Amino acid sequence: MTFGPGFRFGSATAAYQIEGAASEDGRGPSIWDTYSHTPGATEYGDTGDVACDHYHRWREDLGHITALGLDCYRLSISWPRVQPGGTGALNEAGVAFYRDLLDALRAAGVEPWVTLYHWDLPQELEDAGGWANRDTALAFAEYARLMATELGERVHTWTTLNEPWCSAYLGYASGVHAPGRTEPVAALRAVHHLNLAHGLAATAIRDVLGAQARVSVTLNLHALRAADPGSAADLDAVRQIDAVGNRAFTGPMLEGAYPDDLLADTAGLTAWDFVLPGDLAAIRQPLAALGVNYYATTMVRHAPDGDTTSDNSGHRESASSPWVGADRVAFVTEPGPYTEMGWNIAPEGLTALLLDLHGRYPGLPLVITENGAAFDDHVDADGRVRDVQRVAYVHDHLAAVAAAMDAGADVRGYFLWSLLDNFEWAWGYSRRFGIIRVDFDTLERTWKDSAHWYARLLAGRTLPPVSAAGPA
Ligand code: IFM
Repeated sequence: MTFGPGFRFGSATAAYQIEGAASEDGRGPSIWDTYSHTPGATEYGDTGDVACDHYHRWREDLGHITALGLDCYRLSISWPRVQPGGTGALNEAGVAFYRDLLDALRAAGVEPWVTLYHWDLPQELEDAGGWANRDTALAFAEYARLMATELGERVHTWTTLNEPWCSAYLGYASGVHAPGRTEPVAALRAVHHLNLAHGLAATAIRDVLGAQARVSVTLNLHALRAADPGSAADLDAVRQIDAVGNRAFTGPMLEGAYPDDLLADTAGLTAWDFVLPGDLAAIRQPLAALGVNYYATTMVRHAPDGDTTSDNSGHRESASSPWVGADRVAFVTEPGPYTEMGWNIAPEGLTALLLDLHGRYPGLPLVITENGAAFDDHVDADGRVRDVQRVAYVHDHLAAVAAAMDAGADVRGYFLWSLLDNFEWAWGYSRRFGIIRVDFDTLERTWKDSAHWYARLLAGRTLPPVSAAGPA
């Protein structure tokens, strides 16, 4: 299985998950600093204070990126590092950090793909209402304009938001992510203000850099399945979750409207009067590519007795419901195998998702901006991490991407999540997604077998067998 020279292979990270240096060189606090320091919020009370210390070790990490042979590297900018309160003057030391990193990536022949928002909202903006407040969208557009001005041509592709579903619903409805609020209406307001932030930021970037600037957004679209595909009630459960989880974003961003069924399902909560005239036109902007993050599928069923307790409540994300407006919908445990997150391994779901998107939005290039897996890695006596399960996961998902491309989907690239073991949000450091192991005591980096395998893939552009994992 061979990938053409135009297909881009990369790896992805996010600022709060790897940088550390949380209060250095003028960085302001973000909602994740506050949340992770709240007792009981994260596993073992872990925080991103130090994380992988990438802020100080980025040159070493760049060495790994180039040794792997990555075509591109996806990073995010910490908004509070470059603009500590989210408005007002820039913090020059913070901007210089990203300028240096981007220059070094380009000098090494690696395309930088930059995400402007990967969940670390400046705390000052949250204190003023956060994403439930329209002003946050306006502040984000200004931040985007400033970044385009400061970093400009250094960036290959600008991604406005990473997974706004998580920001809105995990942050404001179920409260398992920062800022930890459990206010359903605020979550829907956040959905709209994130959509608006995306559209305004895209326009701001193009105002500075010209219409040819490559702008994208990354969505974690839910690959939904009905427990009983022959049941109309189960199919309606799929429709509801698709509306609130997927089409709440693709509707305005790609079609210029919120879906009628979403508005109807949530009518008891809000009249959506926070959508102001002109907003929908502002949100729908041309995209160079749609970023797709994919890990697992999601199975739902109708819950006739109203008992919507999820069968898969074993993992944190479904501990309390982020599914605002959904009525009598329960989540069903998918068949295994599972990763360490408890997520089912289903590469065929990725093929189906890509083909569905291609069918609905022909002409829109797709890029896998995240795919990968957490497993309980062990360092063997000889120092090797034989993470064969991760290699198999990536192998099978790349085969699934190739299958979608063979069937006509226009997929341009793949970013493996993640370059390094890192701070996995509410799970702290207990879940390892990296192809490079980080010892969180010494901060030493060690290539896992998956890193050797990925380097082999990049060198040959042909999918190596899973058995070819490990050092040469
Ligand atoms: O670590 C996260 C990332 O920040 C966003 N997408 C999912 C990953 C794994 O949970």
